[in-house]
Amino acid sequence: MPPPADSTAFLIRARNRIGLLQLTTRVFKALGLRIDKATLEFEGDFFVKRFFVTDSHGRKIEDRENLERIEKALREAIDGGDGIVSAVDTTRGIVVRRAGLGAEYSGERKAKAERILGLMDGFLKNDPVSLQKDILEHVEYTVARSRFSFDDFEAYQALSHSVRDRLIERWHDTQVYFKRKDPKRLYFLSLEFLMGRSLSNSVINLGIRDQCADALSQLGFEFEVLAEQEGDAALGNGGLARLSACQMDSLATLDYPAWGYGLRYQYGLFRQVILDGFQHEQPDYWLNFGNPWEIERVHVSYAVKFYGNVEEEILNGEKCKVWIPGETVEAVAYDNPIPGYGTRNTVNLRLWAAKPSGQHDMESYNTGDYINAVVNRQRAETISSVLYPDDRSHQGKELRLKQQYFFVSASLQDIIRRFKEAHDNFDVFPEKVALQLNDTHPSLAIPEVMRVLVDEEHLGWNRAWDIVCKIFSFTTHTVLPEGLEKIPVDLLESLLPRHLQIIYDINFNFMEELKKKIGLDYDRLSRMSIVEEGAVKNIRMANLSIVCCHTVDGVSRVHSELLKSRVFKDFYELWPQKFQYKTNGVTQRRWIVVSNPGLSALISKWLGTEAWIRDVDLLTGLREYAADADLQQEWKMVRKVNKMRLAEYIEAMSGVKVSLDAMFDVQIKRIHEYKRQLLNILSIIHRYDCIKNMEKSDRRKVVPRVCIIGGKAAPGYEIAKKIIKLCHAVAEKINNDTDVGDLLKLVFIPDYNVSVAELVIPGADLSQHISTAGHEASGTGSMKFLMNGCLLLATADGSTIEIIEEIGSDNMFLFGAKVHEVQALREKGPALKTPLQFARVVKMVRDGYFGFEDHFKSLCDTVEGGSDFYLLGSDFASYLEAQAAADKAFVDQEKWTRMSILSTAGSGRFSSDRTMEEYAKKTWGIEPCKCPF
Ligand code: NBG
Repeated sequence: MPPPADSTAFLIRARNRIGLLQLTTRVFKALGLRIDKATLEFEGDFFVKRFFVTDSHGRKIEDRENLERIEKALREAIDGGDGIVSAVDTTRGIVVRRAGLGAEYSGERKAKAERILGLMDGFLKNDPVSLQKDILEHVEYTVARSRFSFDDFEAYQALSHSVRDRLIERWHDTQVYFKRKDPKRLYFLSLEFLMGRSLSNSVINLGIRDQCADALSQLGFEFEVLAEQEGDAALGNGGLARLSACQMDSLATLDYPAWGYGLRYQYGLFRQVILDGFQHEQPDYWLNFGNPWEIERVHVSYAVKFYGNVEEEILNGEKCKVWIPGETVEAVAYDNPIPGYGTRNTVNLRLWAAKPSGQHDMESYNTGDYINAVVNRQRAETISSVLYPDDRSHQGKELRLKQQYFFVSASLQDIIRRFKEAHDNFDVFPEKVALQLNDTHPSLAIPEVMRVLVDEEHLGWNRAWDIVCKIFSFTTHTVLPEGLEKIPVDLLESLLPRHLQIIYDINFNFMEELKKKIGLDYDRLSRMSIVEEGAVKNIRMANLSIVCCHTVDGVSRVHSELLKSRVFKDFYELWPQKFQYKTNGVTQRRWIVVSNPGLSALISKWLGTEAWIRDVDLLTGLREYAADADLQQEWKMVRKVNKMRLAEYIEAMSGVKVSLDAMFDVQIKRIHEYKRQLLNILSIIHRYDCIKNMEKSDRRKVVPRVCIIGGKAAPGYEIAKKIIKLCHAVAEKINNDTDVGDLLKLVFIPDYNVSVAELVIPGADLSQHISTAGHEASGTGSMKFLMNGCLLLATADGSTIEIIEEIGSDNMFLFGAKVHEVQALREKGPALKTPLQFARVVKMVRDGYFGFEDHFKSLCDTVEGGSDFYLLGSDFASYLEAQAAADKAFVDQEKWTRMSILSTAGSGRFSSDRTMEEYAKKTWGIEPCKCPF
């Protein structure tokens, strides 16, 4: 058929690009043009699409300016404006050259490509009908249920697969784009990622939440109900691990060319079950019901080696070391696409699973003991089987060390393979690769890179060392020197003999350099040495990291000060320029948009835009309305609905009915002595005691409270477990006391995890962050509460100090000793002043007022008799004052609501978007690489 004579032909020559037709069509539509006809032909390497277009009146477009405008729009849409368009066709069209099918593309292959294009030219559509079709197809063919009969869980599975298909499209485009652009990439190495659920977060970031909800409702399902079907991916312990997850969201949203690497544990963080008030741990076999969010890459696998010995060889006349390993395990990649919000960029979180290596097959034949050989092979899988559940100490366990090396080795093989695909000279490695060590857990990456560069790539020690010093950066998440990781030399020597040699060599060079600078100050030399001498010889992983990384980051300003003045003082004096800090942040996408849709809509309404979801500083715009009666009214309504949701959950979990008029006072986080849940419980006892001893008429003046505590204790942490038991014992007493009624309730929320946090945080009025000053490196829970308009009752510790700067101390309830006062207070020992009320409540526990006298004795001993290391007694009086101030403010609901609005308005600085931008600019040297839509 001849082309319509009265139309303008636009011609696009490109290599294969799925979706080009759809994209171009959209551009024409957006410009108000009509496509009368489109054709497709092939010319050598290229396919040629011709669009015959008319203007909105059906006329040919001839005006030169107009034509240029259209060309520009096409170029930008197709290329992202990156100048790939190379010529203007004489027939009034543009030529686009794209990578894609190879140069040998011809004949049969051409026909095949044509067929493929014909079959699949376009992205999945997001209108409700298309979504419904996709969901039903997945019901039939993925879940293998009848489309006429499937339940909520099956609908969740089908929906997730439909969403995942869309993630994959974007993921592909992003990876192809990164490959083409070859920017410097960030590789974020972390042994822990607390991702939580993925469905709601994905549909919101993809911008298809409402379409999915519509599609489902017509099929008779409710989006929220399906979202509840999903289990948490809990591949981490606490703050550090959730921070990694928030940062991945920000990296994707800000278009950074980033990859996350971690371990795909089969058992995530244990499930906490409470029996008679005691914590019991149950395994979290989270993969039981499948995981639609991951893609197994059976072909992306690497051999990881352990044990064995090191030999010397002469290669080209030079001595070199050869590691002859004793055991090989296969690392298989599982990819988890992480979508950005408001962008096409979707980055990858690649988690490694251990599988038996093919090499063992020969052994099983040779030994003749086939059954045992197979059983032994399965042992390999134990490497990635279980997450260590202690968030503070990871000392000296062989399996833990194996996990660390396994994930580091596989990740580096992957990274180096990718680098070598595009480059043949390692000198440009630092221009293309930034490796971020999330705490010291991945620090074996340092000797591993040295080993690969020296032993396998034969670069020579000095060149390799020069590269290593440019690529690594390290963030520490701890405050206490005792918390720093050490690896016994014996263990390292048997598991990774060559790495130990390399660490010794690094240390030897470092010590020599140091002696030149500081002389023979043996105390300082031994403090700074990577090798700790003593009864057990250890490798200090933090020292190794500091020596080899170009930047050492803390996670809040005060944390960084403590690192410089105490924990890493010697190193700071040597290399002050290495030490930086980036205050932590959390993602507003998950912590407001996903978890608090009511508040999210309200914020957008009052700001007149949704732009704050990407540009969170816009939240400050709420300040001017903080006293507006209409906003206050709507704000209170949203908060009340959230409280209702939480109250229902509390009743379902604990059987306790709570009043919505009460202040919901929440402390949820890992249970630790330094986080002082015990201080909270003791003050609840005090409140209870006061109510009991009050005249009935005075009780009317008491501000009713629902105290909510939740958190897991590490399985071996006895004191923390006793704190949980005490909480239950006190709750039992208070909640059943009719004298008290709704004035005070105490509930422990079991099995605290990310999805529980998403429910609890939006429903909280007050939240507590009451660590002994100088102990919380940053704290990120406070930021989530702040974003949700929950008021903080807190000590001036970690990031709280910076929160005060943003919202002002009169917008929160502060108490307690300051960081610089703690040491002097501790030194007072038994002479430390504690108020009478404190002695009284501890005595009540000691005397068995809540039962379990013997059990609680050792707990009481931790805060009395001069051993109150965390200063509960000395902070008690000011804590009670802060509590009283909170009560007073709560009575004045107008004031409270204003404070609440101002909290959200001042939370922008605590977005992980800001943190990631700071890291990108100051630590990693990476830039956004936005995949065109
Ligand atoms: C935690 C700190 C927190 C900090 C997070 C994230 C670990 C080991 N450390 O204060 O205790 O907010 O890391 O940096 O989880």
